[in-house]
Amino acid sequence: MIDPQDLQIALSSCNASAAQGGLQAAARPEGAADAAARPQTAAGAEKRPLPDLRLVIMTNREPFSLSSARGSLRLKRNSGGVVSALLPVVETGGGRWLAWHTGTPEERQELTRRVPYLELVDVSADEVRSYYEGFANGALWPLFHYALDRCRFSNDDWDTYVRVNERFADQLGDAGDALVWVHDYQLCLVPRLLRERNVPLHRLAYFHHVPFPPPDVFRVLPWHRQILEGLLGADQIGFHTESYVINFLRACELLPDAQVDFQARVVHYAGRSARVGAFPIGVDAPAIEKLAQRPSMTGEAQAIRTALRVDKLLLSVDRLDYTKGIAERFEAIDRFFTVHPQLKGVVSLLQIAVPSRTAVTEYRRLKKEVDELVGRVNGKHAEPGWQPIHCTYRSFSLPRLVAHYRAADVALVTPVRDGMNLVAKEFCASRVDDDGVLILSEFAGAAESLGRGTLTINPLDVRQFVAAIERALMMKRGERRERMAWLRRTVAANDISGWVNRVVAHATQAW
Ligand code: ADQ
Repeated sequence: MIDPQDLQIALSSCNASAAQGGLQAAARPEGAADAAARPQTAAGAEKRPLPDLRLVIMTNREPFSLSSARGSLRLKRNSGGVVSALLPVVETGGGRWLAWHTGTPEERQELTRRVPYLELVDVSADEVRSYYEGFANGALWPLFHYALDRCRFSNDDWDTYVRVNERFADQLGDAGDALVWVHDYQLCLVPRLLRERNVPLHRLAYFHHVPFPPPDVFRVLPWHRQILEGLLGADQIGFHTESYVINFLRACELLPDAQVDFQARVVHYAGRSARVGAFPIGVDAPAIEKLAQRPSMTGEAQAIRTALRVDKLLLSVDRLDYTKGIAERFEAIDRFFTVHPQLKGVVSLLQIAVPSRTAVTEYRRLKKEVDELVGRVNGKHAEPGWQPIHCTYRSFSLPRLVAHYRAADVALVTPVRDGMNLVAKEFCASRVDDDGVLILSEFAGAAESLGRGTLTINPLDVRQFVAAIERALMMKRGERRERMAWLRRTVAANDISGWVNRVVAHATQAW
């Protein structure tokens, strides 16, 4: 039983009285004892200067959008580390960026006038429904996240997916001496299509931002061979983790004529060879640290805590997606307060969820489910002036997110499946005070590199989940600092610019 008073002491002082053995042992992660050891910079921390090259980026989403303000159109750079990291390389190297466009012809004209290197691929509203909402997000997204029961396969959607991928490939034209870098599961067919069209280019890379499941799961997709053949048109195929690399190599054995060299990480197929590698993505750690160190930040963080009227703040930040484990997390909170009624009024969870893919039925249903669950847990445990879960469905600016990361005592990053999960890394980069505890799902790609500094859990094991929250809340300040300092160093050593450099250097290397 945790005494609320012990909790206060444990969280606010170096001389904290720790919880007794049972609790501490329950969720102790492997390797925790040497969490202070040197950071693992598995992918190599050193920053190489970018090779002198032209980069052509192909993404589903456009890096800029237009918003109207006071009668005029304003150019807005879309958020996200990948966009911020790649734009300077494209701009300075005389590169190009191809992405879909669903706006009006006037918007298209205005966008390409203001951003000359942006080339927009027209996708109609019907095609968005079929290619993006239907095939990419209704079939491939659940498949790649091992959620077979959520997959919706449709021949018509597949046909539209092929058509839109062809349009991307047709629009590229001559890429000359450029490295062409295709991103993510919406464009899996593009590499092969570019080869079929004999598009002149220097090298062709593809990066997969989501997990890659084992072959038994992947082969359920009726078009799995075409997806593999599509990807194998690339010279380099990148994933976030070693386990996705292995899953992909094993999946390639489903192609009767493919030769898979597990040692060299190379797949020979249809007269070409593709190198496969793990390149764990990072966040813009220097920018986040700078924001976190702003003098106003301590006050902003305190204001967040005061507004929530809570002593100990648990925080989760996610796109509203069934892969993020939001419902499972609320179940754990329900159980936590059932086991620890004495902590009512002391601890709360703030869930920040940004709505996404709202045109997809599955996602609209999820919002309703989450609302109902919050209502049920709060209805069961709330007391006057306090509630266990605060849930807000809003998008925050990066400075505001960083203020929340600074405000939290414990971050719960507990997806049921996630390619990497950038929130885990953003939280660590924000903790310039070397404090705070990260509870991380073993099913997030981030667990492969950050696991040693976190409390790693299976989010479906509610007892283990609750034990991890207990342990996080009772952890001594010394241990928190050791872990967080290690996590911060690890995140800083593998930041977003290092990721770009490593992928580009590997893709352009002679072999
Ligand atoms: P996502 O599934 O979108 O990315 P994640 O990596 O967590 O997941 O990135 C989410 C981003 O959105 C973070 O940068 C976060 O700060 C931001 N965000 C979340 N909630 C927000 C809010 N309320 N307001 C503002 N911003 C918010 C996919 C894969 C991941 C992989 C990335 C990058 O699913 O596994 O890590 O691509 O490769």
